[in-house]
Amino acid sequence: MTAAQQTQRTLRLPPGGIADVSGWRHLPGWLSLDRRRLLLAALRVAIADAPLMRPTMPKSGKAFSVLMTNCGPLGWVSDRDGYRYQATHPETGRTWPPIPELLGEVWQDVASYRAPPEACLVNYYAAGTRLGSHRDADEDDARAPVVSVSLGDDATFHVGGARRSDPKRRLVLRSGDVFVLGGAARDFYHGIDCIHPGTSDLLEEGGRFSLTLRRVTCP
Ligand code: MD3
Ligand code: FE
Repeated sequence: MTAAQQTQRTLRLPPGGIADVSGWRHLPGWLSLDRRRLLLAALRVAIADAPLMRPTMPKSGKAFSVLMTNCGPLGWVSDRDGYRYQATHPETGRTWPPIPELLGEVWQDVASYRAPPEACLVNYYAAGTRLGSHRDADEDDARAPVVSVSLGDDATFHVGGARRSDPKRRLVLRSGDVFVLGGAARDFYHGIDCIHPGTSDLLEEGGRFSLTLRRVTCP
């Protein structure tokens, strides 16, 4: 069976969760409204210290539509010199702020991994922005899962297979949802097709944050 066919073999998890034998799990509404608000408050503090930036593509220098920053000992950055993890914010030169405690708890609860996350990439999607299909391949530790938390407006997300041409499954990620990527699915193509403006009132400015926890180095 190909990875693409495996992607189609879906298991339903109560309550409303969806998982796949290839190694991804969608946990809708994992965070209560209170915890979404607490996490947002912690995120605002982090962004005040490490402002959102607009990354650029390594070769073309083309700007991403998504804004990014990081928390944790390492942060993912992209500019003309390439994609990489580094300990400091490229504009301020300061180390990234700590990963909010609540996110560390989410990792502990869902990651089934023996070491804590090192990087929390914060993506901000304003209305009309998207993230094209790509694979996450800049981490040395490919065994650790990726755990993402969504805050704000709904987003249409796709996950395919290990090849760009593999069939894609589309899901809606909502505020408070957690998405866990492990196993073979860790290498699958994925992206955000669009966000759905006005579907959440968590963010005054509208749009969507995704907070993605990763292990970068092998523990
Ligand atoms: C599926 N972020 O930052 S998070 C990224 O919502 C990224 O901001 C999206 O893709 C976002 O790289 C999706 C969920 C996610 C993360 C890693 C994956 C899904 C994934 C790796 C493989 C397959
Ligand atoms: Fe990604």
